[in-house]
Amino acid sequence: MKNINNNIIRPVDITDEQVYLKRRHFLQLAGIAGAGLAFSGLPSRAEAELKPLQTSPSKYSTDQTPNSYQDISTYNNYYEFGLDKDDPVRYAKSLITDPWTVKISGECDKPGDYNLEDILKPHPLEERIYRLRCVEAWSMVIPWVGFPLGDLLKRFQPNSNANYVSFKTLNDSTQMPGVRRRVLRWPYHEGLTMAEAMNPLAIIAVGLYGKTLPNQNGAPLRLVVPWKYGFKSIKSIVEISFSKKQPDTSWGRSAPREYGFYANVNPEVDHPRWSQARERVIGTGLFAAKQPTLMFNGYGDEVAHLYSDLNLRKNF
Ligand SMILES: Nc1nc2c(c(=O)[nH]1)N[C@H]1C(S)=C(S)[C@@H](COP(=O)(O)O)O[C@H]1N2
Ligand SMILES: [Mo]
Repeated sequence: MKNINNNIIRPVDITDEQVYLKRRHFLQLAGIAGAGLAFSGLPSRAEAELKPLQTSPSKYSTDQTPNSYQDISTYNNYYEFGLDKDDPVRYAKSLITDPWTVKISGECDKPGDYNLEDILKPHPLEERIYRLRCVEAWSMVIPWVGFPLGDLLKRFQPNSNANYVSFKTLNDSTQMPGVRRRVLRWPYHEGLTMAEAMNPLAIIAVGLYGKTLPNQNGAPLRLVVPWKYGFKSIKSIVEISFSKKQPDTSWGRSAPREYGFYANVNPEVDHPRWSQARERVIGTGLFAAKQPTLMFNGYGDEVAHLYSDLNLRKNF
């Protein structure tokens, strides 16, 4: 039977992200910064607790259309809550993100325990639409809310021995059922060179789609390094430490031949067990063609200079 109501858009058809994109467009036209009320429909109780954030658009955003809120918040890697993509959305509700403390340690003049409010207070929030390329050869586009990592690190006054910065995730088996299984070295830890950390593309994200982060995406604060494979973008950070020597990483310790320290997105250097030349774009359907992966995930203009002296095949 022919549907005579073809042209009528029913409210039930309007997804969160369509409303969001329209509103965002409207706000940009009107010159208003901040896309607070991004959601319609009936969010789950956990989502209802997320708070709207004031943001301004970033010049570093890609012009690609973001994945849906549904994709971004239900297809996750967060091994502290299980190995399957839908484990984080099911189990991360047990993560307690308030109060939250971040310990600053190592080669810097202002170490100490800082509560979340003190960490975030001085930093104006931007919306940055970034491509995320997972090492498992899939990708998404995500409208993060955050601020430059370098602006945060400078406040702790790293000293002349600080060549690297490393990060740790919370490690609490009462909140994170996944850490009882020793699939990785807990706490999840990651690191960057100081030059990488100070690059303006590296951000601390505290939200997505205009609201605070859902737990499964790394609440209350996580790293986002868009030119590297997703595993570098560590979630739910409780410690930041400056060091002279290159730090260990959880993935590097568990499989050193597969997960290097640099982990720059590179279509020419394959993972030992699969190609990195193409990626499946989440949200385009199971039978959609894979898309070619771009060097540095498309961010070469901003970051290629960091690696001019480095053999990227050796330093994968
Ligand atoms: N603490 C922690 N951080 C983590 C992970 C993890 O398992 N634990 N997974 C990483 C991987 S492999 C990816 S691809 C991204 C996924 O981020 P998203 O779920 O917000 O898309 O988070 C990264 N950060
Ligand atoms: Mo990943």
